[in-house]
Amino acid sequence: MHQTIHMSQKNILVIGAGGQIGTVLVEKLKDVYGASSVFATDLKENTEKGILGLDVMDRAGLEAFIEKNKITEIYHLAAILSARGEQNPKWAWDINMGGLFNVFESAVKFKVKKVFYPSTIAVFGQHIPLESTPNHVPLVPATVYGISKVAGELWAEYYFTKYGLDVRSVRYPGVIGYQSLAGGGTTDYAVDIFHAEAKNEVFNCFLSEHTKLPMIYMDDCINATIDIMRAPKEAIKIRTSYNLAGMSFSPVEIATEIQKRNPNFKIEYNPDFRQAIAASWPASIDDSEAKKDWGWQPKYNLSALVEVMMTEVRKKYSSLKDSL
Ligand code: AKB
Repeated sequence: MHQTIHMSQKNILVIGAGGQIGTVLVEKLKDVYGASSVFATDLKENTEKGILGLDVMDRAGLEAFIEKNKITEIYHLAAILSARGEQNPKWAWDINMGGLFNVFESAVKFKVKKVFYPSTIAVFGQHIPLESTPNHVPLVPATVYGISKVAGELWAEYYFTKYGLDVRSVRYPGVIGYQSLAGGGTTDYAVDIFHAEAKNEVFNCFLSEHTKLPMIYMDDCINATIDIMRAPKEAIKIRTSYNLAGMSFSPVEIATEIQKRNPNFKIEYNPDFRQAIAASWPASIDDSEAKKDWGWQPKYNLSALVEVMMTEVRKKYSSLKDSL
């Protein structure tokens, strides 16, 4: 746990605060910097969760928000992910690129000190080793999401070089946490599986049993995000994006780990269009550059992840039952 430090000069804007990662990141940022330093925003206002309504596609609205609240740092998490993007590629491209340009342009205009821009393992595709994929390889993605993130990485480097905008980025693997649901991604099965287990349901997996993908536990993902933003500017040597790894596993491996704790758990495999997306991604990635440059170190392996996820997701459903 970080100690709460109140630093009044820091005003942090989180865009996409209601999403899978945003939900958890906002709480951690409040913990670290104090609640009054964090502005949680999303397309839809949610007063219960303290989320203000802000559409990243509305440039004037974004600029007014940044100016009014004297924003010094932005975490731009809003994006259409891999599976959802394939349903409507042009729309996904417009949102992912339009939102990014609005953030970068407004950040330059109002002299925002730092911007966090998440990239993803979806930037990888053909012509690369799919095991221990290095940071610097040709990026030939198969999805519109991947294409938009490759372009975004290049624009991040461009804004840094041309305008001195301090953009920092990591390539997230599949993120697994109990606090929020995943949505629109290809790695979502690894969150959904715990909800099926807690509800005593047979899990219908949309990937085939041996499709191994890079994954990370939410705590590690949040720590990496905050750590790269807190690192000294000189430590950040890669201005496109850093590979980030936690662990790698396939559906059968995570199911087996769950079955060690619940022998009655059952899984069925019915691969759909997401199988082809997963097959185009690395099975594991090499994150040694992040380790070397800003001290990245994941804490959770598959067994630790399954332990905490089963415990916490089950708690959610039993407290739900209790409240009925
Ligand atoms: C997705 O599956 O699209 C995301 C990602 C790996 O970026 N979780």
